[in-house]
Formats: sequence, structure tokens, C-alpha cells
Amino acid sequence: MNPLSNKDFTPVEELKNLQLEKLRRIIDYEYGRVPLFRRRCDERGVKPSDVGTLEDLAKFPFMVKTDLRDEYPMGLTAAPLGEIVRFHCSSGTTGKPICIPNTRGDIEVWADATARALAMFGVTSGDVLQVSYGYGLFTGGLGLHYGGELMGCAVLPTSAGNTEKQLMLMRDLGTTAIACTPSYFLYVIDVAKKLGIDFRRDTRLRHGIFGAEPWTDEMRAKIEDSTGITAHDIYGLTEISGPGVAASCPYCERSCPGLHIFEDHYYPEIIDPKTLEPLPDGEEGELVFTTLDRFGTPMIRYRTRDLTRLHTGRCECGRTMRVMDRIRNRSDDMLIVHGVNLFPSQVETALLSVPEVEPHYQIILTPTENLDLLEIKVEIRGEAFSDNIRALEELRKKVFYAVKQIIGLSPKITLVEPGSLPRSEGKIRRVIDNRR
Ligand code: DLL
Repeated sequence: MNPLSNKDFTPVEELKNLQLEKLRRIIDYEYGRVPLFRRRCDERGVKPSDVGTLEDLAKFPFMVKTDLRDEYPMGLTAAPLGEIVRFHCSSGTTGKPICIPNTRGDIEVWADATARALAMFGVTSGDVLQVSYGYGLFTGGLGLHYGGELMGCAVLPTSAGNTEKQLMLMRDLGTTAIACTPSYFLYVIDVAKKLGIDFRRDTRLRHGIFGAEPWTDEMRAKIEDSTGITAHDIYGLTEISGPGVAASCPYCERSCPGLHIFEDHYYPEIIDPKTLEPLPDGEEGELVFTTLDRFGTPMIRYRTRDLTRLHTGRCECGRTMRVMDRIRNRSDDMLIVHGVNLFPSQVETALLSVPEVEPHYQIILTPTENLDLLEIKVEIRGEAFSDNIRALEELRKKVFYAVKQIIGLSPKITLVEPGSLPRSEGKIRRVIDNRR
């Protein structure tokens, strides 16, 4: 076993003691240095000395993304500038970006977790790791880069884009593991097909390290079938460090449903997003994190908006770190159409059950005088594309019923030519909501 992974097997009682010790330290540190946090604690009448058990964390106030926006750029920074070695930023669809300054120690903790994620996937120092997440303010590229180097991989920092060159380097340098968004990897598969590259025959690729956006089990099966690689799930967010907050082990990937959280660094809670009360393990709600080892921009009870459940109990791999369900949905991705809740992942699951279409799709919502129009544009597979109108109409109906059965709404299905919908080198934008 890789020595980095030893921490994943810490006995539960020892882990809890360690978490409590770190929790006390970080709350005390944050209270002493971040005025917003201190003010909110004072308003609630809660003090750092009130942390007697891990459950006492629930007495403390939440942090949310708008706090980071309101305090932009550095109002929530706890360390002096002299201790900051790197900024990361993430911009949402609206408003100011958020800015997360990291200390050297923060980068080390992050690399430790990301290297442990790689170890979980079965990636070793003998692997060539092609990092095709974007490098820069986004955390994907540098996060996997530092984790990969700590693991001892030969890192190939291609960043995203220039797909033909990515494929050339993959073959010439014998890439065995690629890290990118699942939607970008779909595009890599398309381009490889056009160039006549067969992943099984022409490359040494074995691992795909996919995250940064929700992706379904059906998408995983599609990727694995068409390339012969194993698709692993890596989760994280800029506010809590970046990739490597949680990762899937070989057992989670197949039998238990999710990802181990590196709980010695990132303490998870699940809350009811309406009442904001903590929920017990096993119940679905919003994921909240407290960073136990980050000192640049510590986050106390940060609301991620990601919906999931935590599971206790031993995973077959023997790791003691709790498992969370794969993130299929974010609460703010939920669309309400004709009063019905709709998540893009439901559409993806439906489309992947129809072999004649590609998992490239766009959901478009347009206001009309009566009901809003829900249109789903779907790419037809090359082999299924024809000018036979009757065959196309049959296919359109097949897609319509597959989608309707899952979402319970009657969308307008528009079939489009292979390769005609936009592709992304990073996170894909699948929803165009013209109602906003
Ligand atoms: O996406 C960090 C990252 C980079 C993770 C590379 C994994 C790989 P942000 O841009 O701040 O950070 O976006 C964070 O992306 O709250 C989730 O909603 C979503 N997300 C991240 N990983 C996954 C995943 C990076 N494995 C937001 N599955 C998070 C589903 C994911 N959603």
C-alpha cells in the first residue's frame, strides 16, 4: 500500500479525536482573525471554547458563497499576505468571482488529499498522468498536478483543449491516466474516433479521473465501454481546496454507492437545506464542509449546495473515511418546469438508454404566453443519422418516451446532427434557461 494512504485507515475513534482537536484549533483561529465570523458567532452567543464535542459544531454559523462574494477579494482571508503563496478563483454564472488565497501548508494538505485519491484509484508512481483539466485560476489542473507529483507520477500538464495534440502526446508518451471533466473526455473520444484511434489498441490509457461536474452512472458505463478504461470519480470545490475532497475507491465504484471523504482534512455534515438542521448519516440533504487544516481561507460550515448522503460503516476496502453518494445534483441546478422539479442528470440517464443518440444534449427553457417551453436538443449517433424522415420521426418518439418516463414532463425533442452541439474543454453548460 502507498504510505500516503495509511491515514485513510485511521481507526474511527482515533479519527474522531483528531477531528475534534483540529476543529477546536481552526474555530479558535478563525474567530481570532476573521471579523465576519467573529461577529456572527457573537450574535449567536457562541464562543470557540464551546466546542466540547464534534456535535457542538452545529452551534456555529454557516458560510455561503455570497459571503465570499461580499467579502471579495480577501475579507475572509485569515493568514497575512506574507503567508499566502497562491490564489485560486472561481466565477459562477453571475456576479463577482470568489477568491481563495492558499498558504504553503494549504497547498501541501491539498496535494496530500489528491495524492491519496490517486492511490485510491490504483494510480502509482509508475503511471503517466495527463492532466487535461484547465490550469490557472480553476483548481482542476494545478490540483491534480501537485497530487500527481506527490504520488510520483510522471505528470504531463497538457491543460484542456487542443485535443488532437492531447491524443498525440497520449500515444507518444504512453499516458496511462487522464484527468479531465467527463464531458471533455466525451469530446476526446469523438476526436479519437475521427482520427481512427482505438483506445484499447493504440494507447496505454487505463484510468480516467473525472469530476468537476455531475455525471451519471450511465455516462460512466458509456465511457468505459467505448475506451476500456476505468472511470473514477473525484470531487472537490474551490472553497474547500479543489479536487481531492473525496474520491471513489474500487469497492465504492462498484458496490457501495459513492466516494470516501478525506475526513481528516475536510469535516462533512449533511443538513436539511430548508430547516438548516443537521441530518443523521443515511439521510439526503445539503453537504456542508469545515476545513480542518487550511489556514489561508478556512471555511467553517460551508454550504456547498451539493445534494448527497453520508454513509457510516466499513467499506470493503477497509478505509474508515465516510462515504458520500456520488453528487448527481446541485440544489441550484434544479429547474422547476410546469411545477415539476427537473435535474439535468435525469435527462442524461434517459438519453443514455437510447443507443441511437449521443450523450450530447442541451436543455432549453423558453417563456411563452402559456406554459414555458421545454426543449431538449439531442445529437443523433453518426450511424443512426439518415435522411429517412420516417426513421427520424420514430427515433424522436423513442427519445421522447424515454425522457418523459423519467422526468414526467412532455418536452419538445429536437434531433440534431452529430457534432453540432457545443463541446467544452472544461465544465459543460447544458441548460439554457431563457426564463431568467
Ligand atoms: O470543480 C474542483 C474540481 C476540479 C473537482 C477537478 C474535481 C475535479 P469548482 O469549480 O469550485 O471546483 O466547482 C465545484 O463542482 O460544488 C460540485 O457541484 C461540482 N463537482 C465537483 N466535482 C464533482 C463530481 C471544482 N465529482 C462544484 N461530481 C461542486 C459531481 C462535482 N459534481
